Amino acid sequence: MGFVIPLILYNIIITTSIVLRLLSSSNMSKITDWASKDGSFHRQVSRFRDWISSDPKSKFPAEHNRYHLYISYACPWATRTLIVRELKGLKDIISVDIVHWHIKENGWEFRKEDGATGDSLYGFTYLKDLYFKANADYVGRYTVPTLWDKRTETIVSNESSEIIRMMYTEFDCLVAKKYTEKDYYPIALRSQIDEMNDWIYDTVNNGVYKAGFATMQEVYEKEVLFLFKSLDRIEKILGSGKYLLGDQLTEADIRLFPTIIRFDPVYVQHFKCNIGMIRYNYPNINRWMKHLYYDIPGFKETTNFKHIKKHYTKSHTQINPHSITPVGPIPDIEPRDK
Ligand SMILES: N[C@@H](CCC(=O)N[C@@H](CS)C(=O)NCC(=O)O)C(=O)O
Repeated sequence: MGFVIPLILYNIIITTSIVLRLLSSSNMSKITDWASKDGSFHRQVSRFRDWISSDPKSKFPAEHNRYHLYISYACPWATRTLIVRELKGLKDIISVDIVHWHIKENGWEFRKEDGATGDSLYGFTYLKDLYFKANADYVGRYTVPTLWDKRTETIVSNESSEIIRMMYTEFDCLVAKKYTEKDYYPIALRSQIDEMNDWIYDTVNNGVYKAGFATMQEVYEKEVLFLFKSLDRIEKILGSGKYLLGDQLTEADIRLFPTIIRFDPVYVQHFKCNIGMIRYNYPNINRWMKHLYYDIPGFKETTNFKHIKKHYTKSHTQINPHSITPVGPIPDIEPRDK
């Protein structure tokens, strides 16, 4: 009998250590851990890459009330798709649900509070439930925007840069002429838009994340310097034209706006992108941003500063462990004619 108690103790110790190991390894792959071991942030390549088409015989034909967008007001990539949905008159054609601003261990959550809508299609609790409904074996992150097909009950696309391009033209047979006339990706400017998208995506749209999620000093410094070099370049470009490519609003502006509108309220302090502020150091970018926000329907309507500020500051606890949301800057964006 003398060996029974040591044996029980031994078993308890072994079991506890296994549980602790499991807990710590699941901790390491938490959904809210964003940087890799090299201290850099690498954005996942989107997995669902189908296309809606104007061709009625295609796999995903453009139809009234067939597609549904799941978005977050906090997310700059999702906001692009909301902006284009407004600009192209698709509000009555593509329905929308808005996730709650707080991302936790299970990813984006559906909650009917604070301006979030809940999941109006299935009443799911998490965005990930949709990913598994679309593909029970799905492995990857559960990201917004998610473009859902109500007919075949699957995800068409979770890549914002492609969703906005589908919206430019594929639904044209269903909207009024004033919307079909709007071309945000005109053939004559395509190569210039693509070229601009490349460096702006890398150093600005994704650049703020690469600076903010860096877990090594030298990685952060490298990224933040690239970012401000690009902002200086954009400032110069907007000094000689109303928009990034002259006097026509294009995709390049649409893709830049969600990053710039978040810059002073969030990226300056939360992502340490604080070499300058848009309102004090970049007068041309500031004027351009205010023009889009105040003068062009679709930009202000899709900007929700409450979701933006709360999401970043309360979800990224590795950056802001106490989840305190800074009060300033006040106001979130300057008045139109300051
Ligand atoms: N490539 C995607 C990126 C989307 C993306 O990263 N969305 C973020 C929010 S800003 C997300 O949903 N993250 C949740 C996660 O990674 O768990 C796109 O542009 O559509």
